[in-house]
Amino acid sequence: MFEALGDRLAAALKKITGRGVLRPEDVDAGLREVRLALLEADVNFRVVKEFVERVRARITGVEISPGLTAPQTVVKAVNDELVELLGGNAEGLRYSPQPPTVAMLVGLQGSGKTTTAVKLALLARRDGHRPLVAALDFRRPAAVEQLKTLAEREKIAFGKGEEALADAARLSCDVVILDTAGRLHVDADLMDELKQLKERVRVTETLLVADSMTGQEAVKVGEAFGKAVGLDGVILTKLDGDARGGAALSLRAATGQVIRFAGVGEKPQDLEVFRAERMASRILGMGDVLSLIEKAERTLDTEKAAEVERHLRAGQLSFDDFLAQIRQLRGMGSLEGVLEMVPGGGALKGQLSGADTEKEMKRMEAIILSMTPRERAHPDIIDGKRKRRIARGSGVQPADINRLLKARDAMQQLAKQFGRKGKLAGIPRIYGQGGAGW
Ligand SMILES: Nc1nc2c(ncn2[C@@H]2O[C@H](COP(=O)(O)OP(=O)(O)O)[C@@H](O)[C@H]2O)c(=O)[nH]1
Ligand SMILES: [Mg+2]
Repeated sequence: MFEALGDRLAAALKKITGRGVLRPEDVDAGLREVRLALLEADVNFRVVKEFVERVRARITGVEISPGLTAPQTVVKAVNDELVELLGGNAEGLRYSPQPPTVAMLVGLQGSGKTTTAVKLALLARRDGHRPLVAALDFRRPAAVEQLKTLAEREKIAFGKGEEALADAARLSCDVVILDTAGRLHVDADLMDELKQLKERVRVTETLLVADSMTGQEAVKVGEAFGKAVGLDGVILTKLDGDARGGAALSLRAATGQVIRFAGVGEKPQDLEVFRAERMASRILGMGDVLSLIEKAERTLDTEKAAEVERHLRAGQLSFDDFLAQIRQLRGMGSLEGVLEMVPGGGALKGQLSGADTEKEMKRMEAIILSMTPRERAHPDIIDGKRKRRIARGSGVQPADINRLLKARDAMQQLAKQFGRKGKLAGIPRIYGQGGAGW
């Protein structure tokens, strides 16, 4: 997302070479790019106008701080203003002092309510609560089934209709997430239905689920739901996609709604508490190492990671280690999602087409699983004959085996280069180098 803004800014800022005080013409040139990029990202034009003026006020006549270049000074001003516009950091779910906590999700059809209901339930579970998800979308039986299936897969309690609250009490679940009906457009009947539901059920919070890909449409939706039903915040979904991203900026600025969570993938663990700093640095394409670390910590088996690292440093990376790395990467969600958060990852992402990467990872996995334990531990013994056997076993060509062997060498090589850095810094790069040549 927002790639346009990061790239445009970088290009515009390269031209700024001034020292001392920023020259007005450089400020103008930089701000022109900011304005165009935001409009292209489908940000509401009034929001853009105000944003640009505020950045201008920040940087006009400002001395370039020692240690910063002129472009960095502009980037910093844009970043600070973005953080302010995005509205600071959100907290997680607000748990009611008198359980159950009831979070009601509302939004248009396809915005991601059902998926997000399960994501929120998992988040509540990580916070030490016992969640239940409840289907209230009766018009579409398939919608009830969808929620039930997702909940079962994650072993989350499931209920139907308002009786779900009684189910929750019986099952001693203290958090109930209501997945309500959606429509393709804002619709008076739906609003009435939701309003009435809210009158009957003691709702702790009402959260709008909004698709970030819909740009300014999300602003209209936010206004309509806010007026009719009342909102305590917004969950922006599909921020992993190539959303033009205007929604994040516009929603906050134009409707005053607080963005509370960000959906960053289709998997149930792909939900983050919204952080303005992170969003701002993503917008600017400066990478988002914090998010990556948090996500990685949730997924990584740290002991295994330490072992892999020991082997890497000793120059003895086995294919068992390699397999563990691949699986960890996949556990973090899509590879694209991971790459987007790494500085420079955006460029790498462009070289990899999504579906193929997944396929390649699966193929690598299949090859490694066709090796004997000894071959995995001592890749050096894999000769031509063994290659042919492994290729037959995993249904690939011997050339594919060679590529995997090379990827391992590259990973080993990189590990040496990054030897002194933390393991997290190494992992995505290692994959990037080892995998991009596939
Ligand atoms: N990539 C991505 N897809 C999402 C995200 N949230 C939801 N989706 C997808 O959007 C589609 C619609 O989601 P769903 O939960 O059924 O929407 P609902 O009609 O509002 O309940 C599904 O294919 C989801 O997998 C997200 O954060 N990222
Ligand atoms: Mg649904």
